[in-house]
Amino acid sequence: MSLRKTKPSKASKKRPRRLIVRKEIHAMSDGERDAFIEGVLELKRLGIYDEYVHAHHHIMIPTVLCGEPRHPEYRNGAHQGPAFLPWHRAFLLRFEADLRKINPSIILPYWDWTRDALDPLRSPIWGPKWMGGNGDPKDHDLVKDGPFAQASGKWHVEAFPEYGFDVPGLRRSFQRHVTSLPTPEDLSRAMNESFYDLPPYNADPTVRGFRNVVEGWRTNKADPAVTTDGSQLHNRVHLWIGGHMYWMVSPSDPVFFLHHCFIDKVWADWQAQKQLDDPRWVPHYAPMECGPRGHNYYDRLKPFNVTVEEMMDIKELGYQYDQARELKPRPPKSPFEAR
Ligand SMILES: [Cu+2]
Repeated sequence: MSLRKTKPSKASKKRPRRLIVRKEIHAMSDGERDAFIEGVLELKRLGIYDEYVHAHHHIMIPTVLCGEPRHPEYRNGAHQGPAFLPWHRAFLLRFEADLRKINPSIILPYWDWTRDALDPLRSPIWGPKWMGGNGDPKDHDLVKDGPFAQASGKWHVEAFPEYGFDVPGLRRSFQRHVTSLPTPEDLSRAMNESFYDLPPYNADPTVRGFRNVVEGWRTNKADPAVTTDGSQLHNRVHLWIGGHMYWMVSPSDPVFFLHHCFIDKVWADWQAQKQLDDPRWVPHYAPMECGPRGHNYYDRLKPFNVTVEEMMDIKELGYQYDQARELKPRPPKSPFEAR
């Protein structure tokens, strides 16, 4: 994996660059879809793809402090804290850059699961030319169709006995852990959060803030507006798909990238809304300092050679999304008004 810095040099900053436009899967042409799938298969063949699986696994287990995760100051560097969004933005950028080395026309697709929440099993994403379908519950939940089935010969996933995956191959188990996908209403709860994150910057259901809500830790244990039990939004999609997506090795399933690309878009939309509502409060990130290690604004996002600060502006990073959310200025709220 190329973990080097891809920040534009001063010279290239001055020139207007053509931005990559990432599209929703329903808006991708067959050719765009096929180029993406071919690129992913090629990264797998080259051994580069598995480095991404490893990097994601690694950041969740002891890496930040010695003696983790038993260390009292231990924090997962990419989840359950403010760095969740910038860490995954950096991860996707590297992945997209590696794909574009294979074919410069490849763009990273995103899957807006709220569009499919009413009838998720019939989403085109599970078609044999996209991600392939559910795993076979009679055969270890193994995916049997599409480009990422073990039988295709192009997508080998190691057995992982630690997780009970005793035979090799990609696994999915739709609807086993949760029966529904997040809805547009669920998403708007996150979009309506005023602050990026709030102390103690963790995964407690009582913590408000855009990051904790969109990551999915704010549940009906603390928020009566949540209508479904258990994990929400980002987490819920991992659980709904199941199989490899249920575990730390979730990028073993390429649907990981389509899911996280949507999460990245949701963050970009929230950032644009905040920019409009409260331009003086830039950068709409917290904490700036004194927060958990690896999660502050100027901290480095291990193992990447970039900081949170450098992940804030997608256009500066060279891309945008096809359908940015419609921006409507929201009236300023009195500090005395109940939420
Ligand atoms: Cu995730």
